[in-house]
Amino acid sequence: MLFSWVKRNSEFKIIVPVTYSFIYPTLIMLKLKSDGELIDSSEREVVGSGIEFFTLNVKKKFTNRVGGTLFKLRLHVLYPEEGYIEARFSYRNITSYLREFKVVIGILTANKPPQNLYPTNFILHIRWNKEKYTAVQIYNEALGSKSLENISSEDFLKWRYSLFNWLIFDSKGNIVMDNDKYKRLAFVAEIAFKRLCVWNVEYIKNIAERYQKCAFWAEVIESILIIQKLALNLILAMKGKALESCIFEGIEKSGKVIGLTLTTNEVMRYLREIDYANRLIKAVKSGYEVPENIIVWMAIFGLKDSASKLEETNQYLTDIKPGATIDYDDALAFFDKFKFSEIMGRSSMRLLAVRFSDKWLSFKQGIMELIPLSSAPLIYEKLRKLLGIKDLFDYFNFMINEKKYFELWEKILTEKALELRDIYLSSTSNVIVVKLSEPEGQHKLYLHIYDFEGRHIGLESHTKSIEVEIPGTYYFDLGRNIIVILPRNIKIQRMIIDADYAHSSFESYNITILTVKNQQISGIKVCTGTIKLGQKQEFTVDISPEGRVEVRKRRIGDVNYDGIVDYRDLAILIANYGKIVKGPEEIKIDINYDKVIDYKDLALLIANYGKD
Ligand SMILES: [Ca+2]
Ligand SMILES: [Ca+2]
Repeated sequence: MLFSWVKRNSEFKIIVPVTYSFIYPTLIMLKLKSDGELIDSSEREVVGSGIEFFTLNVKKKFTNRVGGTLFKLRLHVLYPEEGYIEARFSYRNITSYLREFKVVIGILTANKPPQNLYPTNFILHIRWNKEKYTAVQIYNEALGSKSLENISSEDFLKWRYSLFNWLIFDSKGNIVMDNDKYKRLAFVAEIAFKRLCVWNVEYIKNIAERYQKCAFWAEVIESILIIQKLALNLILAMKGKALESCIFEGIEKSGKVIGLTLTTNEVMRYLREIDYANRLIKAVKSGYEVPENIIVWMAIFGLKDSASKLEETNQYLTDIKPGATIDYDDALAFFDKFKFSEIMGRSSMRLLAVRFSDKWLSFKQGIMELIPLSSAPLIYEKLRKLLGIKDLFDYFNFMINEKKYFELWEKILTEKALELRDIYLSSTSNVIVVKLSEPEGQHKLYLHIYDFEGRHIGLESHTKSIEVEIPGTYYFDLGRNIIVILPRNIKIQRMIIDADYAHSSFESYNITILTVKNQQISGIKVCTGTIKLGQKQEFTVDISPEGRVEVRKRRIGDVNYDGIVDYRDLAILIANYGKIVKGPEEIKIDINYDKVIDYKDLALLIANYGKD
């Protein structure tokens, strides 16, 4: 099973359903590659019609790089008629790439956080109404993996979005508290994330091509056989459910949203929404007098509409990557077009499938009564009556289920986002919050915090990844704001502003430290400052039992905390020279925080000697 987010250096599996229909035993083979390197492959000989589930394993070595990693899945079909040579004819040319998808490989930036909510290092900035927000992807470790057999779409979505969801901050680094705004931003963040991983440019191009190809074959007179084959595959695909979500969510999207009873009124409302009557009139006007053809033309128009809409869709959100800034309206425009194309495309395919199935006669009977009608109101009036025909109702039901699925997805995703926010908020009712903010456009200063046991929170200089050694702690990097949230009982030994990765020669910052007791702010301290490129500034932070905060800048080299760097400090350093840092006393003397007291610390002390 695969999620689009994977923890660095972990293994994962992809389950790929393949629907098939072959007269002779045929070999199907799947190959998964990344960066040109084969990761895993699987093959099986099949005959007749059915679905096979292939499992591909991705080993640790393919998940050691943080960021969006591209994977390519290729399907090979070897036909016996051709002596197991890969097929080359155009209509059989399924020997091509199946899917290209991205998996975000990331790290968790917390250490045993309350409620097991882990922030990941995957963030997106969202521009909306001239404001900027930041969405942080959150992983709920407590939920972990789950058996997904026989789970309904609804239960699956609930589990999925309780496991992964979004925490939304405003530009000041505060959690967005307006529920409606929060839900909309979480929704847009998820759209962008899916666009990065699943609904990528290649994928959308691929579906558009598929729809176009189907429309083309449906137009060709000799295409009956091909359509029959397609249709059969399609019916199977619908039984086995949608391939794409299956690959990415590890479960098939049910063709039917469980627990929903559709009424005739709902069906009618939807048919009006998609302008069904005018599509029918257009098909009739296209001059084909044979009713079968008119129905096929309805499908062809639907497929063509979807394909062109998908091409438009592909113009949006083309540059999503971890840390990207996206536009709220663009994301919604993308999703609306994508949703429309999917519903229209899939139901048009379904229409082609019906054309060659045993449901055809009763279906045709109904449609035949619509064809002579020439105005939309008349068509809708008649349609309402015709919905009594089971096969016709089933068909429209299918269309609406596609739409309902998207609605259900949005509903569950956003409800779970709010739930997650509230769990997070309740987990921060007794904490110390340290926030480092930089002005817009400037970057990037880092924040380090050490406690008296020498445990560190911040960017680790060798691995360039976030280290969170203090249990119960969250670390959020929101771009302009870095926020560290510590349990109320942690004693901060020192806090460091680090300008090693600054861009300008001087950068300014703002530090806010506040204590929260039973959800109330019990103390707050704000400091502003400037720092030179490559320098570090050190502070001591004292927090009284009531939560009052005292912050003092500390001279580098002042190992005895008396405000001056002099012979007393030198004496202490020399007395401890060569020691490995173990306890709170040695931490004070380890000036460059590398856990050993040596010549490097001595050099820093001497450089600051005599300063106060
Ligand atoms: Ca001193
Ligand atoms: Ca040292």
